Amino acid sequence: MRITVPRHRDLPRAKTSLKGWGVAAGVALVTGAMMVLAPAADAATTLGASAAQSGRYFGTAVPNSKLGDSTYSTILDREFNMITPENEMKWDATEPSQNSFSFGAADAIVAHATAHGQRMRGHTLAWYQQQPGWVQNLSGTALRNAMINHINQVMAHYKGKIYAWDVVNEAYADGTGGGRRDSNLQRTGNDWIEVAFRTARAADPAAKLCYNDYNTDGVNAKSTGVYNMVQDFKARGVPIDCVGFQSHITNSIPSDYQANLQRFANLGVDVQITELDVSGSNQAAVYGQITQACMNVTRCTGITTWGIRDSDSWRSGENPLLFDASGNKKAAYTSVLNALNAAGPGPSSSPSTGTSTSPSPSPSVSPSSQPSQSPPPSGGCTAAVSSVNQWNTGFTATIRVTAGSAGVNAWTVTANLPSGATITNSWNATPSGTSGTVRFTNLSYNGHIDGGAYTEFGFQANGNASGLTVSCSGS
Ligand code: G2I
Repeated sequence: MRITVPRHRDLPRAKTSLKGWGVAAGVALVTGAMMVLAPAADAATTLGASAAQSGRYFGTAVPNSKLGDSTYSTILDREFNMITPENEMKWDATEPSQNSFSFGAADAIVAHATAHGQRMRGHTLAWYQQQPGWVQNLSGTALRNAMINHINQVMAHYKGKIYAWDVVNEAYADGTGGGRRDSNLQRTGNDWIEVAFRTARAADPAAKLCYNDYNTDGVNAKSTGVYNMVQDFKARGVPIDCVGFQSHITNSIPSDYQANLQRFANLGVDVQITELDVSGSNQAAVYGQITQACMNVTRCTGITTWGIRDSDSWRSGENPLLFDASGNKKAAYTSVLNALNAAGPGPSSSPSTGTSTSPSPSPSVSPSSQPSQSPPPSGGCTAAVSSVNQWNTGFTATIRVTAGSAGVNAWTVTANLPSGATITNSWNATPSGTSGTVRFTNLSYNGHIDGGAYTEFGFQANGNASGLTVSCSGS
């Protein structure tokens, strides 16, 4: 009879229980004549197993093209228990022409992960880069609807197979302002991120939904912009479960790296290091500091390096990864492994299975958090202009539709546009015309509003918003 030895990735599951630790300690005692360092008996010898001891994962970015390289896949399957497709789940790869999907390369990575007991981070659904040409040529409502369809279709295809999705990637600007990055997606209206997250929650309620960005690795204007968004989402019930800190590091990390992770965790989201690579002569120490920072934050649930060997890195010539071009472990590897092994208890609620602790699906609307609004009437709906951004030649307006206590299944907002104002695009509603009296009707996904809850839509127009009025009828 053949005895099957459990593969390394099966071990952490046992080790995360106290019983597992007791057994390991017992073995150490029995065989312990030579074992001077008792903890070393428990120390795992791979990144994935070591991270799993504290209920975390250790992952890497994988391009489909490398899976056939046996040196590469040997390291991948020995060390890593989470995989992020490096490019294969991006919009240009999965929907090269509108509503025509191409999942082959990403499916191959998912199949590899499934066969080797690895989980998947999905990367990424809505990003200003790596958009197919047809998306780059869209704007306004057409782009908004394309984004929603993209999220729905891709998440449906991978439903139940993705631990966490980077729903939105890199939406904040660099520099001191702490504001959004300009992009075609941003120009569809400031609510594009929350629409993406609400759509994602409905599409795969079990997946954790993350916002992911770079240069957010310390407390700075950009990370504070993201922080404010997450805080706002939490306050208004917009579904978000995690924030990814890419951590493409040059030479050193900010002294408040850990404090920054912690402040996000304190908002009630998981934090993850999602694209780690480190250049510079102090590489091993910096890798150790970053790993330690994650271990010190209970809700830091895992670390992903952006590639395996230096020769696999997008940062060509900088040798920023844990394995050299031949696949040998570098000093940085040992730093990471030691920090993982020294970790105390972590987020052990879902250590090494696909179980998600995500809340149940949120509806596409959330209760109003604006006490300044008068209570909605029973039945029907009310409409109000919730924000206007005016510039010299045009404006965008966001309209809030609040259901009466009976809720509505469909709504129409009648907007009286000031003379000279002409709508150029809109989102989350269909307009009947472009000027004068324009009726906006709900789309399929936002017609239903629970009693007292609201949804928002918006439009962009030439001209001046002064004098704009809105009213609502619902059924
Ligand atoms: O730029 C580094 C990362 C920053 N955060 C988001 C990540 O998604 C991003 O990953 C990189 C990939 O590592 C690169 O492999 O994203 C790049 C694109 O923005 C990827 O590069 C692209 C090349 O630009 C394309 O020419 C090439 O066709 O990879 C493509 C596939 O090999």
